[in-house]
Amino acid sequence: MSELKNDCYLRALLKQPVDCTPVWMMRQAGRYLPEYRATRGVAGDFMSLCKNAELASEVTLQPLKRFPLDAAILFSDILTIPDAMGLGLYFEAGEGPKFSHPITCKADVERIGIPDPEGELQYVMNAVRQIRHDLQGEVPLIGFSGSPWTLATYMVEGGSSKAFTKIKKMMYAEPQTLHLLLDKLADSVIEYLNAQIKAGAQAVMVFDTWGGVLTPRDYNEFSLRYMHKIVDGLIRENDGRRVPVTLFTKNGGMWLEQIAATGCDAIGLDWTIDISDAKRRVGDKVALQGNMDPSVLYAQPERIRQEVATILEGFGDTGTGHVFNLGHGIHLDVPPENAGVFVDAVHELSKPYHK
Ligand code: 1CP
Repeated sequence: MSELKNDCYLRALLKQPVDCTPVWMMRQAGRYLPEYRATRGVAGDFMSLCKNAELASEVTLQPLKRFPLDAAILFSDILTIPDAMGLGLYFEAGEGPKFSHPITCKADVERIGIPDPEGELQYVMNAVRQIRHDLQGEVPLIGFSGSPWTLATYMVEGGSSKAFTKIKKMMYAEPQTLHLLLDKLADSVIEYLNAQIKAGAQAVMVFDTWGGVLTPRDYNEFSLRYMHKIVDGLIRENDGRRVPVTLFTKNGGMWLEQIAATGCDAIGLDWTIDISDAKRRVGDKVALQGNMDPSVLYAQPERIRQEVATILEGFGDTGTGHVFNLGHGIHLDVPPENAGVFVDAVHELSKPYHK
């Protein structure tokens, strides 16, 4: 495999010196880019795009052609695992993901198996291999998965949710059923991420988008515990380099100390916490990723630059251990030029912090 030309992202995650703060954007490949919409049109629909290694690689690289981003992220989705478990993933126009066979009872959980990453999920590994080939060592490739809790919300609710009543009913009325499901999901995620690493992913990230809807007790028992199991089960070194793992719980700012204690390398932050407070609380234990509100990208260039400067100042002058990002995915109606202003501002304004 070719040498990495820009390893700034990996270095910052391991708290090693860098020349400027690395930056990437959650959902950097996607509908805000006209070229993404065109390629998705060629593929026909979203899942066909994920299953075509050449086209998945093409959309992964599209944002890197526009902006000097410091990392690429695999183009795929967190719902590939439940789909491979036989739940029948489909997308209804304007309504987001849905499952035709959601989990409703203990027998449903007992029926599902651990998907084979080089079997039902081989299309994901093929995309990883294709992207690594096409990247030609420019920047590292991030692999990812959903957290067991977040995957379980979609599997039990049957799709997206606002109140999470079905999964919370299972959590309080039948906790053993939910634990059985979460344990199978944790084992599946471990195999899936390790296969991504073997296929060429140089860092991995776990998206716990819905962990923040839980009480602190339930977060520990139903979400963090299973992410901890995942961190313990991951390959941490490959091809002579450490493979850093980032855990991101949206709305998880209250639990940074517990998240850091899992042994992860970095914590992803949304925008509801001040990065200076986060830094004070985790110290040198982990690196931090984040944390600009994605809606700032609707503003004028000067306002975007000002917010970048504030966050850099908040992280402070220890220089390393910060990967700049949005606190959640980029909105689909953001003008692409504004994303360019953001990426350039991070590189330019962070230089004084890295002398
Ligand atoms: O083209 C389309 O219309 C499909 C939209 C889309 C896209 C572009 C979906 C459906 N998934 C994706 C890609 C995707 N999903 C990536 C690609 C890499 C990148 O960041 O560039 C990633 C990392 C994800 C992860 C993902 N999917 C998460 C976790 C991160 C997050 O945003 O919180 C979640 C919760 C999903 C579920 C999902 N898949 C798709 C949608 C619209 C959703 C969200 C539904 C909801 O809000 O409940």
